[in-house]
Amino acid sequence: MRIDVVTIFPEFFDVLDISLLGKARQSGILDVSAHNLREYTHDRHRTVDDTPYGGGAGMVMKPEPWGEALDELLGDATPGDSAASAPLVIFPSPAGQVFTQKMARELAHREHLIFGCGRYEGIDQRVFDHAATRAEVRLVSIGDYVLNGGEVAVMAMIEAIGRLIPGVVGNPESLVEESHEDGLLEYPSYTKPAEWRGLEVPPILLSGNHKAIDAWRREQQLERTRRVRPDLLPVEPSEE
Ligand code: 6GU
Repeated sequence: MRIDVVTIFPEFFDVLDISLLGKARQSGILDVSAHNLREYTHDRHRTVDDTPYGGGAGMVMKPEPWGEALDELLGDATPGDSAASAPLVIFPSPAGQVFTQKMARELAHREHLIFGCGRYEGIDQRVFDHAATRAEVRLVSIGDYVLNGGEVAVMAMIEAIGRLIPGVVGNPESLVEESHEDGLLEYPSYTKPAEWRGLEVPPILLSGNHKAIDAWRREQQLERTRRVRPDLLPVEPSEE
């Protein structure tokens, strides 16, 4: 998978060289490049923002550098290219559709993702409108809170998507039994010693009875999800 990120802070993405995703990059499974938006400016100050038409607080990112950056990264793509190889342009934005495990699974099948990180009060609307004439464009949020820019959100999305690409996580089974994969939160895990600081591992896990262990883990998942994230559960029919 190829991932291009356009940002005024390309250094943010240096951390992708370490850990699991770093290995995937070295082996060629994942090809991530961060591009400096200022490289697409032509003035002495490498200006990427200006005051908003209509007034108001803050600055808006100018369309011209974005247009040049996307022209270069999109090449001759057209929105009719609906194959997995057609680039998908994602703008991180608190005004976007919420990123979920389901969306991560879908995006892991794409061959080329382009992330456009906005800063300041946002990007001139015409950048989205123009990009949409060349490629599929989505605004995506990572949750209901506000970040100063899209970089940290894109990092989270790259990690969630990258680990689903075959070969990135060593044991694919470890992807199955985790929070959100089956719609529930994960069950609690324990390792040796069997007793630590007076706290015991639930005896059922030492029983060797795998059917009973599976049932216990399922019950733990349900109990935890009901307590912490009841919104994830299907609505129970009310008793009347
Ligand atoms: Cl994707 N961007 C920004 N700037 N803030 C956010 C976000 C994204 N998702 C939640 N808050």
